[in-house]
Amino acid sequence: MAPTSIVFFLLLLSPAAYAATRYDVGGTGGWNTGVNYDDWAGNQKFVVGDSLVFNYDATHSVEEVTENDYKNCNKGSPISTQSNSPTTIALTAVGTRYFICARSNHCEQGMKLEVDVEAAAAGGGGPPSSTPATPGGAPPSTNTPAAAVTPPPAGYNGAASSSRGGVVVGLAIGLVVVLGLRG
Ligand SMILES: [Cu+2]
Repeated sequence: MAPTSIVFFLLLLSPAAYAATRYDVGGTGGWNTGVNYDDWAGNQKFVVGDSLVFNYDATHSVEEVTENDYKNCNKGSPISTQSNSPTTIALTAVGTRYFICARSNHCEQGMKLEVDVEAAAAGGGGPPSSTPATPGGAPPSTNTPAAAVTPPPAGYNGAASSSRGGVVVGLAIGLVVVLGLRG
């Protein structure tokens, strides 16, 4: 019972630790003009449980918008608006989310971010399933111990030599007995 619950605890723990990543949007460039967010986002893998952190100055804002508003830089009907940096956005579900800056014409200048959020279970389940795959590779390692059966021959030789020793001792004793009888 106890070992089983420990295993369950570890299984629950590892995906959680794997998923919880905080991404500083734009890296060192932050949330600003002159940063290519397509390139930045393309180098990340976002999963449910991760979060985005927008770092910016007072000349910018963070607006979550629909896909259509993202494409057209329409700032008129945001899903949410934030203007107090840093802004943290939790990625709580699978899907694509869109963010733009609503100040000036920054969105038109490329200050817009599309984030594809994948299932944490798939990402977290990946490593565990690949781990079982390794146990599948366990048979080879079992073969290795079989190869390690090479040592037993060494032990066998040892046993053989010791039994040989026994024979020698036996012969010596027999010789002594024979000699003793003769004497
Ligand atoms: Cu801006």
